[in-house]
Amino acid sequence: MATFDVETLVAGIKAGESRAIAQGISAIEDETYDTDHLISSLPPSPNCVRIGVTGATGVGKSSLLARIVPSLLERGERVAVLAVDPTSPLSGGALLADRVRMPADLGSGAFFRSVASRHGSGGVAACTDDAAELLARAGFSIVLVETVGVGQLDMEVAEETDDVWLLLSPESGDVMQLLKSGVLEVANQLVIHKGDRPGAGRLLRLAEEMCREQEAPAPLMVSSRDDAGVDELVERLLDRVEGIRRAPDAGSERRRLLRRLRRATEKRWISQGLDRAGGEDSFEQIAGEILSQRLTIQEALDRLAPPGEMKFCRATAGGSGRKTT
Ligand SMILES: Nc1nc2c(ncn2[C@@H]2O[C@H](COP(=O)(O)OP(=O)(O)OP(=O)(O)O)[C@@H](O)[C@H]2O)c(=O)[nH]1
Ligand SMILES: [Mg+2]
Repeated sequence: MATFDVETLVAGIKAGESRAIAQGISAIEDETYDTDHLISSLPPSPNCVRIGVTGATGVGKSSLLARIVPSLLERGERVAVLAVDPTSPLSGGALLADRVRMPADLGSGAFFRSVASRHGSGGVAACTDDAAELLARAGFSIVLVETVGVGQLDMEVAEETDDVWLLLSPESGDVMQLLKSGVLEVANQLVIHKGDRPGAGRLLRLAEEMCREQEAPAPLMVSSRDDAGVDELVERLLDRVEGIRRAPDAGSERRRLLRRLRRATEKRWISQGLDRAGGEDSFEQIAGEILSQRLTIQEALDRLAPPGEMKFCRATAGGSGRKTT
């Protein structure tokens, strides 16, 4: 299955070689190697802090990250950015279109990688948590996860990160509605972005009021275009990172582990279930029988996945809600 020698790959990742790290993430993304084996061959990294950066498409997540990464590097952090990109429904690959890309060189020591959102939901890709775990174990001290930004409430990134920063801009639509919807329960920090645009000041005052009411940290206002507020944001981010390092939330590591475990189990169940059902040939044959009305869909289902056999597969969905501050 693997097209490379895992020992060499692991050695390259441990040595911090960007090419090996990128190859490791590709292996996770394309499932060309036993992900768990790859990850567990690397030493755990309890000091790595994962920050989710979320917000609607075009709010300026990539632009802001491009501004803050160099400052984080200057402060001695090793930084990786994992950006989730929308998947083309035709090719299955990442749809880049005319989105602002991260500059190729974010600064010495930074690593940037985009992963396709396929099979994922809530703004993250199916492999984001594994990819972030690999980056943590590769020695990055901060992993920034930029969500795909399909909607403002795609907050699943909260399940995979230690802190979530939600960006809003004057173009963000009905922000009042959003802030009342409980989003501040999930987002740890609100950032009013595009502070140079008309309406940003008004939005900031509204956000300040809501944050006060909901006892959330005061919002920050920044502009990536003219750099206003970026230094203050970097300071707040580093404070948060330090706080998380000093008092790590044991629950968040447990949630991440549960999530990875649940996903690995589901994957195995699906593949075993499909094997048991007889694979693609069996589906083709049964579809023919349904079309010729010799079988109903329910009967087909009972044949493909007999209820008795599936009893043990009733997974408990779960794990949500967080916020430690
Ligand atoms: N006026 C203004 N425009 C900005 C600012 N930051 C980014 N933009 C513009 O906003 C647009 C979207 O920026 P991106 O950084 O790609 O936004 P994004 O949230 O990463 O977008 P997706 O990844 O597609 O969800 C671009 O045209 C940027 O030039 C800012 O501070 N002020
Ligand atoms: Mg972006």
